[in-house]
Amino acid sequence: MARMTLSRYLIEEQREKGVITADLKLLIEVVSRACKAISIAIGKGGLGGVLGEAGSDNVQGEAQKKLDVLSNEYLLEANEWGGHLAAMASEEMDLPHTIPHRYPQGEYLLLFDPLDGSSNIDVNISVGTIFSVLKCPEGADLSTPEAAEQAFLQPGTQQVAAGYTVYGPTTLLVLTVGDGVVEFTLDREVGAFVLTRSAMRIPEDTKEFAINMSNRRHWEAPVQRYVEEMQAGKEGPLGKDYNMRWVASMVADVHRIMTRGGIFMYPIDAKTRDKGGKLRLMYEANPMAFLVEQAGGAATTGYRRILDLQPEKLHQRVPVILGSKNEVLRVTGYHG
Ligand code: AHM
Ligand code: MG
Repeated sequence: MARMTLSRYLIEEQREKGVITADLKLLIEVVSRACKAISIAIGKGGLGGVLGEAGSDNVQGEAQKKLDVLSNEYLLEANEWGGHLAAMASEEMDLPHTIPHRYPQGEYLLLFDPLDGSSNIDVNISVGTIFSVLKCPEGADLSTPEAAEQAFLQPGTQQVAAGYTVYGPTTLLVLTVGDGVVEFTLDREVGAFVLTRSAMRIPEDTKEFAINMSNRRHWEAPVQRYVEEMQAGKEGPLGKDYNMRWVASMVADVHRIMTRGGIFMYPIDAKTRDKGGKLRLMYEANPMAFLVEQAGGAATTGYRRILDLQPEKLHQRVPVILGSKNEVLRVTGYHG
């Protein structure tokens, strides 16, 4: 049987199932092309002169790596002229990027974290790109980047597509258009993303957790309790031994959970309370929560379903607990 490429998958979602529009199909293809270019740049590493600091800070005050800047540029340039977008927003840009007047304007809004897990770039550990697609509200004011921010402030339930690319031993694209979760692997010789898994499901139970343990003393009581119970193993109240993994690239940690289950937590803690959390709602938590729910998992802040949150700011941060449903419900229950 012929291989199912990303293009063919999208055509079927559009033509046969009517799940996506022609413009959304184009958008996802363009994002995937930019991700291929990012994958190639990452693959060159030190030989391509792309490692190290860019010498600038982003809006969150974090030092940008050369690859953060490059990945952001690839995504902006690829998506600017196709006529499918109304505006774009990125972790690496203070304000939204509106589409220049010389190009037609489309009906979608694209948000991305161009290179997630940047602290791992220089040490050759998996990093990724995360993206989220919303519809631009009718009549939205896009006359200035400042005004355009308002159009993006929609809850995650409004997403029409979300995905991530993992740049690991293989480059994978994991996607949802609200019709389950599918995985494509980049065939480097052909230059095409080819379907390698469909209808991905996260097992409801797990024995694997992911959290940055160095923050332990800063966590709230419910997370303290949950992690203690997991560490108590077979003899403890949960009655089983757990294993721990923490890549420090959300994409890699979430992909492991997509593949074999697990729970990922970057909860609210005393260190990040003032900022609202560590991870960003609109281009990290929301797309991952959409994917995880589409794969049968759950995603909460500990207190509320992530996808229901009404964003107040583009770069808003949020606590994140996601993955295998029964474990996420357990720890969310501990929050009362
Ligand atoms: P980034 O977008 O600046 O790379 O930060 C997000 C990353 C996530 O990928 C990861 O889960 C987390 O930050 C790791 O944080 P820490 O270094 O505190 O463990
Ligand atoms: Mg990130």
